[in-house]
Amino acid sequence: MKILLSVLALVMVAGTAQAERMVMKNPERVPAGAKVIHDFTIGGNRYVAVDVPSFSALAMDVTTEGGFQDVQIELPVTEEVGSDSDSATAWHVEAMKYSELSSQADGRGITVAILDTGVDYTHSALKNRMWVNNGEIPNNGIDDDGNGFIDDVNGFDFESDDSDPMDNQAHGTHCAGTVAAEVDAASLGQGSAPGAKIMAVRIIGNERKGFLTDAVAGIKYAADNGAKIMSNSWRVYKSWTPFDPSEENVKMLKDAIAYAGEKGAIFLAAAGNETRNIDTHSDLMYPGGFEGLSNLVVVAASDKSGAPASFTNYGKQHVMIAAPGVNIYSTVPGNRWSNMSGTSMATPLAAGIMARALSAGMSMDQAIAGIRDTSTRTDIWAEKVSSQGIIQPWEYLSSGH
Ligand SMILES: [Ca+2]
Ligand SMILES: [Ca+2]
Ligand SMILES: [Ca+2]
Repeated sequence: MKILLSVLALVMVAGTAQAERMVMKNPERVPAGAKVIHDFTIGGNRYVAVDVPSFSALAMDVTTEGGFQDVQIELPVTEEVGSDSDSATAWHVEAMKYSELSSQADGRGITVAILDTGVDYTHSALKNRMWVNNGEIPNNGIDDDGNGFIDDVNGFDFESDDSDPMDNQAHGTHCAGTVAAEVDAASLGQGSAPGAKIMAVRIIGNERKGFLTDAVAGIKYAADNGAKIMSNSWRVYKSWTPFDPSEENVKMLKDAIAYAGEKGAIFLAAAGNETRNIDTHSDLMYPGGFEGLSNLVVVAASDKSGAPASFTNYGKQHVMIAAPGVNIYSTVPGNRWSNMSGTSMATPLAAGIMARALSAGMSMDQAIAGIRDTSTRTDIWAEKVSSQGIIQPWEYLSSGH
C-alpha cells in the first residue's frame, strides 16, 4: 500500500531539535535535494534513510510504501574503564587456555567484523591484524573495487558516512583487541583468534549512540565483503523514547541478520548489562531478543570465578552461552591497554573463538552447535543460558564437529 509520507514527516519534525531521521520503505523515488544517509535493500525491501528537516521541507509529494522513524541504538552503559596499572593481567587468557589452542586453527582466513565505535587501526597490536580490502586504492576518492563504498580500505564508517572507521572512543578498539590483538608482553593480553582479520564497521558515534540504519547498513556491508563473524556489543530497547522501535525497524534489523546468515556469517550479540532475564522482561531488546535466527549467538558475561557477572543479562531461551566479561584486558586507542567489563567484552571473546572454529573447517551450523554443546554444565548457569554454561575453547575446538 502506498501512502503519502509528507504528513508523517512533518509531525516527526514538530517540537524537536534532536537529530532525527526518517526511513522510507520502497519509495517510488527519492526526493530531489533530500539528504540521503543510507540507501540499501534488505529482505527484498529498499530502505532510504533521510535527514528529516531537509526531507520534510522538500518532499510534499513523495509516495512511499511506508515511512518510519529511525531508531537510536546504544552501547551498554555500565562498563568501567580501568587504567593500565589497575591490574595488568589478562586473566581470561589463562582461564580460556589460549596457550593450549591450535596454532593452526587460529582464525586465519576468517574476517571478524566489529560493529562498534570504530577501531584504532594504528594500534601496534592491531595494525597488522586489520582486514584490508585489496581491491581498494586508499584516498583517491574512487570506489576502485566497485562495492559501493569509496576508499573503504579497513572497513567503513556508517555513523559519519566516511571511509575512515577510526575509533575516537575506546569501546570498539577494546572489542577488536579481544578478538585479534597481538600479544602484550607485560600482561600476556592477546586476542582469542590471533590469526583472524578485523573489519572495522563504525556504527556508534561519539555519545555512544548511533542509528539503527547505520547498523543495518553496516551488517549488509560486512556480509557483502566477506566477514564470516560479526561481533555486536550494542542494542536497542523497546522502551526507549523517543526512538521506540517500530515493527518496521525490528523487521529491517531481523532481515539484515538473516541476510548475514545467508552469506554464511555468524552474528554474535551481547546479552546486555541490565541484570535482566530477557526471556521474561517486558522491555524487549534487540538484537539479543530475536527468535528464529539460526545464525544468532547471544552471549552473557561470566566473572573470574565462573559465576554470572553482577550486571549480565541472561535468559535460557534467548542467551546461548557465557564467556568471560569482567576486567577484560585489551587494546584501547593510543597504543594502550586497559580493563573493561561488560557483555560487550564477552561477545568479541566468543567471536574470536568461533573464528577459530571456522578456520578449523567447521561449517557455520557446526560452529554454532559445537560452542553450545561443549560449554560447561553448571547449576549456576543452567537456568540462565541455553547451553547451561561458559564456553570451553579447547573442548570446542577439539570436538570434531
Ligand atoms: Ca570500495
Ligand atoms: Ca579508492
Ligand atoms: Ca570517520
